[in-house]
Amino acid sequence: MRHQNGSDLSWSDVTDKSVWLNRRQLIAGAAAIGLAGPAAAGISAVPSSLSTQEKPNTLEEITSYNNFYEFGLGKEDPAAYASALTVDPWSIQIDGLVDRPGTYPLDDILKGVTLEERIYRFRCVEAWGMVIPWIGFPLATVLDRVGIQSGAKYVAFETLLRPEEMPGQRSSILDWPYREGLRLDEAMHPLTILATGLYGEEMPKQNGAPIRLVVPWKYGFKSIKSIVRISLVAEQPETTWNMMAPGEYGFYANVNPGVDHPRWSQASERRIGAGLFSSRQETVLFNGYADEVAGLYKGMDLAKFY
Ligand SMILES: Nc1nc2c(c(=O)[nH]1)N[C@H]1C(S)=C(S)[C@@H](COP(=O)(O)O)O[C@H]1N2
Ligand SMILES: [Mo]
Repeated sequence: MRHQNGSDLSWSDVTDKSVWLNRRQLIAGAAAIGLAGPAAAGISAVPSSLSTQEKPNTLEEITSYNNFYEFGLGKEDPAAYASALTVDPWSIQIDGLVDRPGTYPLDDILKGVTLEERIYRFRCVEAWGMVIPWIGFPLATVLDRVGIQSGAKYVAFETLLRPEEMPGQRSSILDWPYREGLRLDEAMHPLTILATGLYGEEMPKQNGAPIRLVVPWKYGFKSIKSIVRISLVAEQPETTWNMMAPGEYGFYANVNPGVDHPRWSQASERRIGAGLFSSRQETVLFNGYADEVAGLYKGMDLAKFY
């Protein structure tokens, strides 16, 4: 593992022993009661009580209707072109206000992490939604391991910049690399995960292989794909869609039926796969996760901090 200050700490050195123990108990417990997750598939993961009971979209729907502008603007472009992306080797630079900054190989990050299946509702700002059975683990696990310094208030993320493999980056439709950010308390929330797969398999490239963020109570553009850098920072970071059109895409981007996009209503949404003639469904505040996350925004005007 390469480390910025030249030391050769390994990822397990920055892993708290109690965390390891808890994980082992969790895995053993899950196995004992026959909940080994999608064991028949490629990746084993433990089920999570944070999953929705709603029926997931099909693998076909989840992998053929995507937004990943690095591969084009069309919903079918990512499935058509993302196969060119090299996802191994992969490492993530973790820097800024952390005790142990470094460029960590993904394999090292995943060592000792318990992968969970998290079946989440997913809502794009364009007013469509899906239910996706992600495989992942809390972002907080990684942030805790690198040591969050007291001045850190936000977390900034960046996607890979590689125009040779990402044809969309050869045009200036967006200010590359794609960037996103969260307030630190949002980043540390148990619902916020780094996902490395879905449907029990490694992450399809069009969905943001090999590792992407998933923040289920926010519009999909916050859930940045193919992450190569995570920075702990003091100030609210610049984010791609917010820079592009600040009046249309806020930093918070919490799903909210009462705060319309300036060009369309957010009161209802279309469930992908529901069929051409099925009715739209009502948008739910925080995409159905209000019990878990409303407290993060107590006293904030959600129309102002949209
Ligand atoms: N790097 C990157 N991440 C991205 C995007 C993108 O264009 N580039 N699109 C976002 C948007 S608008 C949505 S809705 C989701 C789509 O995720 P999915 O294709 O896995 O459903 O990814 C988000 N993450
Ligand atoms: Mo989106």
